[in-house]
Amino acid sequence: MPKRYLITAALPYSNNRLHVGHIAGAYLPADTYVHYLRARGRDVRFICGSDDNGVAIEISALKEQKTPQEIAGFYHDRQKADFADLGIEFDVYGGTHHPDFVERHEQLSQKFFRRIHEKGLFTKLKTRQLYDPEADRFLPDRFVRGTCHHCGSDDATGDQCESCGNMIDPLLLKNPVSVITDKPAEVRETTHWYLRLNKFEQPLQKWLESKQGQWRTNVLNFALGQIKQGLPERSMTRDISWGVPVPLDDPDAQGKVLYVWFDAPIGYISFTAEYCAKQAGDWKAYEQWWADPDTAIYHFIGEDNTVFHALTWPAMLMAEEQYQLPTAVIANNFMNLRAAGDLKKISKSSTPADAPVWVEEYIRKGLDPDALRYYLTSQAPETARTAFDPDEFITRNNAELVAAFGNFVNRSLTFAVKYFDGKVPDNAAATDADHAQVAAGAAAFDKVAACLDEFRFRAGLDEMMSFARQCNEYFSERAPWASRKEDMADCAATIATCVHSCHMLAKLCAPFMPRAAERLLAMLNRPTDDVRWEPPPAPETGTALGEPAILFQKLEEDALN
Ligand code: B3M
Ligand code: ZN
Repeated sequence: MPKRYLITAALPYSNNRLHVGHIAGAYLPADTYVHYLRARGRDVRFICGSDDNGVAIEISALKEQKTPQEIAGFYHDRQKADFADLGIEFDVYGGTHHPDFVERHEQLSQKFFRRIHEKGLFTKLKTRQLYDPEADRFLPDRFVRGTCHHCGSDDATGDQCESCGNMIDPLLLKNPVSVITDKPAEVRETTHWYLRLNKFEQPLQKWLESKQGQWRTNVLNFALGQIKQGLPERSMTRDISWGVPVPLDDPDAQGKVLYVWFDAPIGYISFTAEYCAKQAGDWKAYEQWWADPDTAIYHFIGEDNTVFHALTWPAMLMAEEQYQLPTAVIANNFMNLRAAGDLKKISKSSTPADAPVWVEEYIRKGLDPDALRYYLTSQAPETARTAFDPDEFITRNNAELVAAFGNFVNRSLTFAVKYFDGKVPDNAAATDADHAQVAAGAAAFDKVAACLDEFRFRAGLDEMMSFARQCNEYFSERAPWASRKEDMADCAATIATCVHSCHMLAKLCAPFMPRAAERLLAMLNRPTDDVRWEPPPAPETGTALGEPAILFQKLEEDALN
């Protein structure tokens, strides 16, 4: 077992609001896993922050007539608030150009670059690049769009195709157009530093093959497939002014910055270092997390980030040689939106600004963050793309969270208040059915754990829910409303078992729905951090319970409108 766990979630570009696809793709599974590990008593740090550098931010700044710094700061704060609203709790939320982090981030990124440079693993190349003569600037990455040279889709930008996920060679892009002026791009000469990825084909392949059976096959197949095609040299510098300056004493490096995909993953490290500086007054303690083989490192990402986390970043780490390679890269697919029967991509340009798929809008409606967490995990795009369907969201909330889970809790605890003075009844007369119910709860801990250990969050949630349903059925079958009149000892044993089951449910649901777990624990008069991952002992007879309350709100059909 690893001594420590470092969990990262992809750094969102700080130029947009977060939507449910982002949350389902990276942040929610990562947060669920972190809650689970903590409940198991593991030593965990959860690292995230905003990706503030690069072309995406510059383009937004141009469009919104602000400085990149203003854009990054503005969205950083909003995204951070979104995460907090959803109960996603990072140990550190940094930002690659955030005032509190930028200094350390630049220093570590530049050191990283220099080390690779010193080893001769960059090729300095005079190349031809797309240029916008009207704007008088080069057009790296997303500054240019056109038709994909792999799949023919019009969804390609100069760095990646949105449709097929392949990296783009901008010079092969068909009909390249500047996103600044909408004019056709032309080609000019410039100099850049290319990472010699081909040198890492064999070590990467060996490393990836050693992960067979542990990583999701979609990630492995994709990465191995790319190696088979051959890894091209990738330019790690850019002709823009926003970012980390290229740290070379070379006139050709003047005015250039590191490619955002070079410095962004280093953000995971630099944010850890800043965290260590603040927590322990010793920023160097980050090495204990990043350079020690006893630390397990997990990267949670969306599907479009796979190439970078499973190939480029590990190659950078191999080249740099000081840090550990990731233990696993957990990638999820996209989540689309089902609206009036049609599947649509969620995006700033096509999704209405007030749609509840934007986290801010969902929260503004006063809806329960845990209901969203529940639905998103139940639809987690773990092996294929899925869709957010507002009608299905309401149905699942009402039929599952409210009618099964919440109903059981409510029936049990109001019964205890009404007939047992709000105290845990005596379970001395427990029957086989009661013992079986407790045993099923204990087994649920193992079943859910087996899923979460393999990053199968959807299946884990199903196991948790199937126990909740079983609780509800147990209540109906044991019919305490009838035994209350004929056999009070039997009724007491039933309700004691129900209280015990509620406690199990609180712990079982805590990684998925941390605040619902806290609400339930409060109703049981237990501390809100009573979430250790182990079946709780039977509650002591006579212990006072808390106030029963509605655990999950029933939603009207138009609740998301
Ligand atoms: N910012 C891509 C994205 O938001 C990128 C992730 C960086 S992780 C190091 O899709
Ligand atoms: Zn394509």
